[in-house]
Amino acid sequence: MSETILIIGACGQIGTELTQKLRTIYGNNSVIASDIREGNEELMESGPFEIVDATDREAILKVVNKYKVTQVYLMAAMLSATAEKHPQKAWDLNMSSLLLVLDLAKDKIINQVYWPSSIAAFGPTSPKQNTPQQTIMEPTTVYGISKISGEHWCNYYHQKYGVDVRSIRYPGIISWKTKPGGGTTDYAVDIYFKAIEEGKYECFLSEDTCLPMMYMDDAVNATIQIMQADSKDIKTRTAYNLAAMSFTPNQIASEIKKHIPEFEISYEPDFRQAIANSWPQVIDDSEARKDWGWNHDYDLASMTNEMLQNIKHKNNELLGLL
Ligand code: VAH
Repeated sequence: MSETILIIGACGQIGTELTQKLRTIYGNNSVIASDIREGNEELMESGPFEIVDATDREAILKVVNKYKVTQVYLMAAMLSATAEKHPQKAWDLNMSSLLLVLDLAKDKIINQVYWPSSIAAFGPTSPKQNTPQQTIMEPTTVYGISKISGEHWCNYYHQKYGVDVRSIRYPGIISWKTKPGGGTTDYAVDIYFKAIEEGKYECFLSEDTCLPMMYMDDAVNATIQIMQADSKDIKTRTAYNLAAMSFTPNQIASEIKKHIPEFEISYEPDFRQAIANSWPQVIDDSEARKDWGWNHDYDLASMTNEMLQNIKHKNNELLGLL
């Protein structure tokens, strides 16, 4: 059966690239992008777009009915750092959007849901190294509380109503096309842009803060792969651990220096240090690799090469040098 896909939060860091990849697979007109504001030129010109508030059930239902949507990828969320500044708004956005999309699936209006969780669902009492799929999970951030709560709602709707909802605990995601907003792992994106544009970067985490990370292409491929997997292979209906690499700010700076020897980094930890300290350092994602064949392509060296090359190219385009 052909799918018609609605992406809610299509203009965010992951949503933007997920939309483009899905359009290459399913066809531009089968993938409807939506967000509370318009996105970049490529996204807006490559297929249907609708202004949708992720907490507005009527607005979502109108789009679902207009295009006869069969699958929803719910990518709208308030991330960890911003959520600490606006706890109630973060809870309302992250949870009410999920519950209304799950209800659409429960009512058989749509067939399948993707909802992103995060390694933020773990907390300071979770094992830091090789954090298993099932372990102590006591998040100490608003974002993490919303993610672990959402995971249990997904599992509840699957067990009680048979809803086919699938989820991944994303690590920090690194990309060059669309910058992230309000995350604790955003330093690992900003550092590449500042290395090229200024030759130096002041990092808001300490140099030895080790966090699980992943290049955007791997994250997008995993997201589509879990949605295309046979339902019988999805054994976990909370959310799957997913990983590719872990590194510290010092390690990413050293990799950048292989390309830009004069690059300098300094460290000024801020409130986001406490958030990072509450998260795992290395994730065990063997369940995802076993159940639905997940495998990553990028490591720190290959990601750094991709990031620097594409940022330089993008900056030269903006300067009209190409
Ligand atoms: C954040 N990028 O920093 C997100 C992510 C694991 C971190 O969920 O909030």
